[in-house]
Amino acid sequence: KKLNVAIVGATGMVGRTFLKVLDERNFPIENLYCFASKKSEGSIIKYRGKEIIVEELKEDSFDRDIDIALFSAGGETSLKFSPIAASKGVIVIDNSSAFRMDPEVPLVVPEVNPDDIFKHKGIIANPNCSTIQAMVALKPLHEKYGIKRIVYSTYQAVSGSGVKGMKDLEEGLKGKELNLAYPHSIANNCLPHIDVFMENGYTKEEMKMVNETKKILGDDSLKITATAVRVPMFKCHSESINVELKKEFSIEEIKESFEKFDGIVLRDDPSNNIYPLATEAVDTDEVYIGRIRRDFSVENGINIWVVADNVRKGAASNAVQIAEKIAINM
Ligand code: 11C
Repeated sequence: KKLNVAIVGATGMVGRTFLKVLDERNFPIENLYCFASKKSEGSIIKYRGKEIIVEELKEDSFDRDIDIALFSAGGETSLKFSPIAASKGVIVIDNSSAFRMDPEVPLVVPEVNPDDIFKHKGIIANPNCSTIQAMVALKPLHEKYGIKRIVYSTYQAVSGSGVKGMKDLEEGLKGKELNLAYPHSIANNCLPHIDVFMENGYTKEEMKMVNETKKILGDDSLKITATAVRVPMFKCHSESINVELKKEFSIEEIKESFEKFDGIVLRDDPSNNIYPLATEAVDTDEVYIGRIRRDFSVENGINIWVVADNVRKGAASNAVQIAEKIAINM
């Protein structure tokens, strides 16, 4: 069945990527509606040869036949408009952090916890980008060996901060410090600071990784710590993930599990200089895993390097993949 789809935040970086991914993945669309803030009202978005006029998002925007709305217009817009849309029978897939930890709202990575999609009460949350790629990597390990503890260290691209982050790096590389998104120059720097600092000394990004991981893997007993770092890269987040497993494993077995898992591309042949690279992951929907090696400092420890396109798998594509699962059942 073809569906009526709305994009909220259609002119933003993730919004535009929603459109690209819907087109590429041939999502069954009957009517497409694009919403944004007043300043983008009237602008034109092209989709499959059709011109769609961007409408200002208003309380009555969902008073029409819309099946699914993909939201990426910031937390405040989601907090206000997602419940309105849901009350009118629209299934909302929300890319903001507004509802992620709400126990009534499923938080979904389709390769990891697809069944949670159908527990929704109108809103489904798309996880944070750095969490999504980690979940795809960790699910096969958790399933087979049980995870005891995780140490995340991230190397995150500036596209995670939207257009402002991209401009900061672009201009910074030319010697002009704009600091639109960051308090320091991102050119020639690594900033151990993503989102705001919290009372416990961690950043909000780090705590998102901790809390969202527990919810998606459905295991509150997991011990997790994280350091999230912004690096001077335009696209793709890279992550070093150190994991302590409950059971014994062999590296060969783990490589096989990764190879078999939907959405993972194994790139692990160090003798030929093969490992995950942003230049390969960019503009794709897969999660690339390599540098798989034993952590000899603990029992049953393993280190992996995980790369994915943060705007695609980390945001737009994950949301569209959730929508695809809903579409099949409509
Ligand atoms: C970043 N992870 O790279 C952030 C962007 O909660 O959806 C996404 C923030 C979020 O800066």
